[in-house]
This record gives sequence, C-alpha cells and structure tokens, in this order.
Amino acid sequence: MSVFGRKISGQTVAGVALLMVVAALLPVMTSAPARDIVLVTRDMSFYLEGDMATPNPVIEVKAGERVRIVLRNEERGLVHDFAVPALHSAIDGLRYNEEGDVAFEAPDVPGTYEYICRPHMLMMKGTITVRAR
Ligand SMILES: [Cu+2]
Repeated sequence: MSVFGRKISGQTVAGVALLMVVAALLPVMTSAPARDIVLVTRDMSFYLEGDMATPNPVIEVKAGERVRIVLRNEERGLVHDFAVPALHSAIDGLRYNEEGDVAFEAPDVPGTYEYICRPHMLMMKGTITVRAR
C-alpha cells in the first residue's frame, strides 16, 4: 500500500487503525457513567419518581454532566413520550407500564432547555436547567 508516495506495510496500517479506534473510544471509556433521572407520567404530567407533589418538575443538571433520563408511563390508556428538542434527544412513545430511556451529555454552558411530551406538549412540558459546575 502507498500513502503520500511512501510504501507502508499492512502491519503499520493495522497498527494505526487500532490506535485510531482506541483514541475514538477513550472518551467513552474514561468518562463517568451517566446519572439516572427517573421520571414517571401520570395525570397528563411528568413527575420525578418519589415526588408526586411536583408536576412537570425542573430537572437540574450540571454543565457537561452525562445523564440518563428513564421514563415510565404510569398512565393507563395514554401514550406518552419525552423529548428535549434543543438537544435532539428523545424517548419514543410509551404505552402504559412501558419504560424507555435516553442518555445525553448536558451542554457545557449554563442555560435552560424545554422538555416536552410531544403528543401533549401544551400540558406536559418542563424545564431542564443546566447549572455551572
Ligand atoms: Cu403525553
């Protein structure tokens, strides 16, 4: 094989390819595991698991934090989903008793991002607040 006019061996190519794979995987292997945030849907609202007093709660995350949103639909007869349009993150529609999840990395800059249930976004919406580290 020839690159830039030089002949390089197959072994070199394989070595370089392996290094590139390791370099690509390094951030995944070294970053902290995602923090789970468990939401449930009931009565056309989102709730943080264990706090049924606060519908559509503010979800607080740190800048750059890896989080996993877990959503369980506890509302019989309705399909709910979860989406953060600005972060291009979503959980597809869930029927009663179904659970889904989505992991993402919070933006590096503090700010607020809307989360919604797409079929019921007029009622089922809240805010993700990204705080400075
Ligand atoms: Cu919904």
